[in-house]
Amino acid sequence: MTDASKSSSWTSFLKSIASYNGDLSSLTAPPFILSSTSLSEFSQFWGEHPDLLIAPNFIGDKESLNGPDADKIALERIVAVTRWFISTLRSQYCSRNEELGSEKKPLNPFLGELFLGKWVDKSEDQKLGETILLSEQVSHHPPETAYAIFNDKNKVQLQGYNGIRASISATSINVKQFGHAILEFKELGETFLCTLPPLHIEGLILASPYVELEGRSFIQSSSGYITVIEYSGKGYFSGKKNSFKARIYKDFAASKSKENALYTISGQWSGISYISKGNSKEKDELFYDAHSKNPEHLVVKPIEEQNDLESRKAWKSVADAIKIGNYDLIHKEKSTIEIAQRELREKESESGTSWQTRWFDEVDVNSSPKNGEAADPLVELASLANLSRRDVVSGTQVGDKDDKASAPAVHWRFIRANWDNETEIKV
Ligand code: 0T9
Repeated sequence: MTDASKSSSWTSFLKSIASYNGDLSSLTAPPFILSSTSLSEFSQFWGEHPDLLIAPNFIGDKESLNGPDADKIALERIVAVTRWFISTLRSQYCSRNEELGSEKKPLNPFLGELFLGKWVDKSEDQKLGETILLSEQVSHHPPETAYAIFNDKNKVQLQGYNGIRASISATSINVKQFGHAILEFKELGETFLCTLPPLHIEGLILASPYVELEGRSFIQSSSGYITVIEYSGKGYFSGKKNSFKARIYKDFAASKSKENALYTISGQWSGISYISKGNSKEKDELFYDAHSKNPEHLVVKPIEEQNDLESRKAWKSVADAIKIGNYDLIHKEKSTIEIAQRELREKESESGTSWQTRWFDEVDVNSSPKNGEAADPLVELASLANLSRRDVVSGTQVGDKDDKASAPAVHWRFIRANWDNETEIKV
């Protein structure tokens, strides 16, 4: 046992987990497990390999999907999108472990909290161009973070949002994700929908928590091709942690039988994976090596230049208190933020107004598009993959038990014009 796991603060924390009420942010965790980073920053993990994110844009062109090689090119593109998706997982789910020694409890973002920055193009030929991240806390209770990552030079845009629902078992915290990501290659006219996998947190008893992915996630292309990714940890198909198997199919109907797989990719998403043709068990060719390629970190402007709504500025005093492990100070600084938030909400309810989100809006994808506007991409992509359009557990199939009829088909969407008209906040 580690020293930390024997500490009374950890055992009382484990007890508080046992009487969990559905809100993870309400758990009072000992200082050593607190992270000084807000959950609103996690959106950056989608973009730490800008080259892989943009790569599909360089496979064929707009005309390719009408030409004789249409199938081949669309297949190559979904392989590239799958490689980018797999490349995001190490940052998303292992970076706290690698940098801080274990998963840590992130700061719970306040409503309207912003986090933004950019990835600069370090390549010689400058074909990539600059990629920008905008992240906004669009709901506090339940916590929901919306984000957009865009590269204007290549007309590539990723947008999405995340929420979680957690439950507790004897030895782990089980988390289902809400939301999805939509990746648009506007130059190519091709769009992809990515769903978010369930996960659980292991290592709680030993006071060194870490994330393991489970279940499945999907990548559906507007070309019809679909990738089905299955996740498992120690003791499943490879016996190794962070394992996955991804199969790429012609379309959703073909995905009913594994025999129909055009490619099979398997290995560890935090390590090495291989790709082979068909539903083969051979490890023909290297697909991705997470350790051969370091994540590219977002460039965020110094705190002195940040707006009060920007995450690192708003949380600075709390983050400083966490760094010195001063529990009373952490509590005091957190309370200051909470009280200010409560007062804001009270003022809003007195004046009959409500908080206005800044760069994102809720869109009912079932309502018919306004004049001249295209339907939301989710409509076509979800139906291609037989996925629910509702705001339910990510990856829920139509008619599943999680496909709650009462859930509206309302999703957070990036309003690009709001960013173009932004005057106060600069990247
Ligand atoms: C979206 C991601 C998400 C957020 C985190 C469950 C979790 C909050 C949500 C799902 C990102 O794209 C991907 C990665 C990690 C997820 C977090 C892991 C985690 O432990 C926290 C929860 C809220 C806790 O902090 C639980 C208590 C803590 C003691 C465990 C260390």
